Amino acid sequence: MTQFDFDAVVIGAGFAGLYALHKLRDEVGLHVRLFEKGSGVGGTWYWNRYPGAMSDTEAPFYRYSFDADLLAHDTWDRRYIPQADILAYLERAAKHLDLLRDIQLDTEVSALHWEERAGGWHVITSSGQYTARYVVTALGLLSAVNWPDIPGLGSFKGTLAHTARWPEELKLDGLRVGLIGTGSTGCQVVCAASRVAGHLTVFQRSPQYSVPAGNGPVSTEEVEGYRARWPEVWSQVRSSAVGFGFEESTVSAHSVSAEEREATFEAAWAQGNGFRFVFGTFCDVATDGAVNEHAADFVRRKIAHIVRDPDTARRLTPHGLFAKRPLCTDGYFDAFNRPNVSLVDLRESPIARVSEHGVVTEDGREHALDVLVLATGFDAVDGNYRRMDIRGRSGTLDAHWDTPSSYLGIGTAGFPNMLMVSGPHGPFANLVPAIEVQVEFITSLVADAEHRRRAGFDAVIEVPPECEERWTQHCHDLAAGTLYAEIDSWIFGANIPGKKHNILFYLGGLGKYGEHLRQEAEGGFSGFQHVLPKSLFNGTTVRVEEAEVQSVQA
Ligand code: FAD
Ligand code: NA7
Repeated sequence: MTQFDFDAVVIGAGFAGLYALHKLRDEVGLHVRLFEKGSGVGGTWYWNRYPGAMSDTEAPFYRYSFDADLLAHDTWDRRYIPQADILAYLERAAKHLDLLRDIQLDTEVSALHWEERAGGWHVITSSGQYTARYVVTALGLLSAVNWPDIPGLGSFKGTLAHTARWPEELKLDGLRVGLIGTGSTGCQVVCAASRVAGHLTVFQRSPQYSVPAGNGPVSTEEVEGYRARWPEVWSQVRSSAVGFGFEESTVSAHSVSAEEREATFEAAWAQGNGFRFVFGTFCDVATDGAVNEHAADFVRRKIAHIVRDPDTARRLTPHGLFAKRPLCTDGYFDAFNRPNVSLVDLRESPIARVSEHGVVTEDGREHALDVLVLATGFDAVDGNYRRMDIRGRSGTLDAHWDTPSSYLGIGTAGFPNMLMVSGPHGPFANLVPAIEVQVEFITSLVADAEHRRRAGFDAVIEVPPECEERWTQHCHDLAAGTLYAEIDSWIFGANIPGKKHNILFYLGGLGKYGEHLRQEAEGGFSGFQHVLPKSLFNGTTVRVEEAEVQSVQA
């Protein structure tokens, strides 16, 4: 029997990788090594240290649910958690679960090669090569940085910083700051930077439907209230569609009067939170064009009311569908009333180039800057996979994924024993609970395979192509029923030049997704068949049914 350096290698030390290490090591009893290219744990929250960085999932629901000690002892005093506190939380969790001894930081995995004879993976890292039976890729779905291809970017003599690679020492106080990008990240930067920068110039390509977050203090009674009913809270989160801790609306906006509709949007605006505004108001904001337009029109009227300069208000006003990932930021539109903030509309005058001194737009203006901030987002979901050389049974993952596909967001055909967390076509939801259900499923799957293996049956886990095709088609069908499909955003990989517009998520909701996983587990993981490596079966790959397992064991 082949000896591996590790039973399992986990890649990535964010919420997903830390939990996977804990489950596989402490529950299944595997010898696990986690590789992380950063110099600390935390993933997203290690890298994204820009001013204003915080979750837009409310504090009670942006944490692990599985550990009673963490739930009992961690606290929060505002409705949303700032980046530094989420990072500190993950550092504490890693320590509490005694994970650090199996984590190798500053180690980038550059390649994964399937070794057919061994029935495992050859893992090539920046600090050595290893073998492992299983690989869990917890690479992050919003992690591969999108560096825009803007002429002259390298010639800028000031400080250039991407928000997802923010140098901690970089402060914006009193400086002339330029910001490219007005997504969720850019909006957070606008609010924080406008308070301290000497001048902030916002280069906007697409205006945003931003609603207030409703951040503010939270009483200890409220926190205690959650502590008293965690099981109920998590059960609601996991059975809901978006997993954000509120009940999604089941009411169609068509079934209420115009006054009621307006009052519902007004109440949601006052309460805050982007997901709540879209999914908590009416059940058809994301699926019905007329309802979506009512929601969009409501936000447009808010912009006109908040922004004092009519021309700035006009340029800040979006006109298309309200169908990107919902976002929320307190005081985003108000920031443009400040004398130290100006808006450059790139639809009127695109960026021509970056010069030594700043950004030059096509109208010939040079916007002089000390700091240029890129809030240009990520090559979402498959981005980090494509940055590695991953070779399966019969070719590269890059070639297999002309457009990304998977079974349940977890397995992909031809890449045995490679289990993805937040792979393509995983749930579009609050991510910590989504990650937890995936890691828990992977743990059961691996435990089941190990059980067979320890009984003398050395098979590998592999997704049959027909399961992958069926799930991928299901994800496409679900997406086609929403308005998200009609516009370009990272949900479809459409923010990256040259990347094909292709749904990257399962849009059926976290609750339904959990049901799919449960059915799969209850059905004995029939979509993750156990296949003998060629070395064990006369050079032929065969699927092994339960009866054959028993005869091999006998
Ligand atoms: P990550 O936290 O991205 O961790 C992946 C890790 O893998 C990284 O540390 C990376 O360095 C490492 N890695 C990748 N490739 C390699 C390699 N080849 N070798 C070694 N290491 C590698 N989601 C929400 O649900 N709610 C929110 O409010 C929310 N806010 C967000 C705010 C920001 C600014 C961003 C960027 C994302 C936000 N997200 C939010 C999404 C967030 O990414 C997830 O919630 C969650 O943190 C993802 O955890 P993860 O472990 O899957 O991935
Ligand atoms: P997003 O949502 O992808 O936003 C990126 C922004 O950057 C968006 O406004 C883009 O404009 C803009 N962009 C990207 N490239 C360019 C170039 N070349 N020139 C000008 N403007 C550009 O990323 P975020 O980081 O804000 O958010 C991603 C998720 O991470 C978010 O939902 C949270 O969950 C955390 P565009 O819209 O493409 O016209």
